[in-house]
Amino acid sequence: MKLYDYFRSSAAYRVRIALNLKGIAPERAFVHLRQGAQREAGYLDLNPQWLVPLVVTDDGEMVTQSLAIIEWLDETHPAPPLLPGTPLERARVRSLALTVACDIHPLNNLRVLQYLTGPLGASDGARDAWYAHWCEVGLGALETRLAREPATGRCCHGDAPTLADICLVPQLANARRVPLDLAQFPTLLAIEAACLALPAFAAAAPALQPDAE
Ligand SMILES: N[C@@H](CCC(=O)N[C@@H](CS)C(=O)NCC(=O)O)C(=O)O
Repeated sequence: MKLYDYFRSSAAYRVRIALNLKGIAPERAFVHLRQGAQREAGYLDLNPQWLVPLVVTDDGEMVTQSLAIIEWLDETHPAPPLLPGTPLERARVRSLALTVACDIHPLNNLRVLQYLTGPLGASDGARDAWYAHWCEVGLGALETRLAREPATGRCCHGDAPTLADICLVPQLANARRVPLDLAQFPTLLAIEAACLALPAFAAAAPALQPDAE
């Protein structure tokens, strides 16, 4: 298996956590997003969406989209499970994960930020305000839910990590790049601390990756 990765990509960070939880160490290729390597012919041929992560399976099949990769991993390597046992529980975990993956992260993606400061002429301050605003709105909703829903445990769903934690922890790392007071999210910070105490999460951190700068 081969993972196309970039240390600062939070979507790739999700996949790194899932791989670590499953005890899988794939071959790695690093796509330097800040230098635009995702738009170069070699990578574009693999993923016309010019995004990481991308996984090439042992059979040479390509899988894009971090949540699709993680669910594929979970189906092919069931232990430990990344989704809970009942349909309703799985819906809760996916709903938490998708709040990050669909409603927060895409608004903060590199190419969106570059479009704001490039063609739309926004200042760096306006770009950071955009980033912080959408993090605050999305993380605020997650804080409200996780603080009041009884299914929350040390992790987003009970005491074992699931897809929801795999999305939350990288998003909090992203949120620290802009001026945003994360103390307003005590439940999220407690879950993050519990997850980062696990080796699978700790080892996936951006600063520990071979391409970290
Ligand atoms: N929905 C995609 C999002 C992937 C994504 O946005 N990747 C970012 C890094 S976190 C990327 O490759 N950005 C390149 C760019 O914006 O040019 C997924 O979950 O895999």
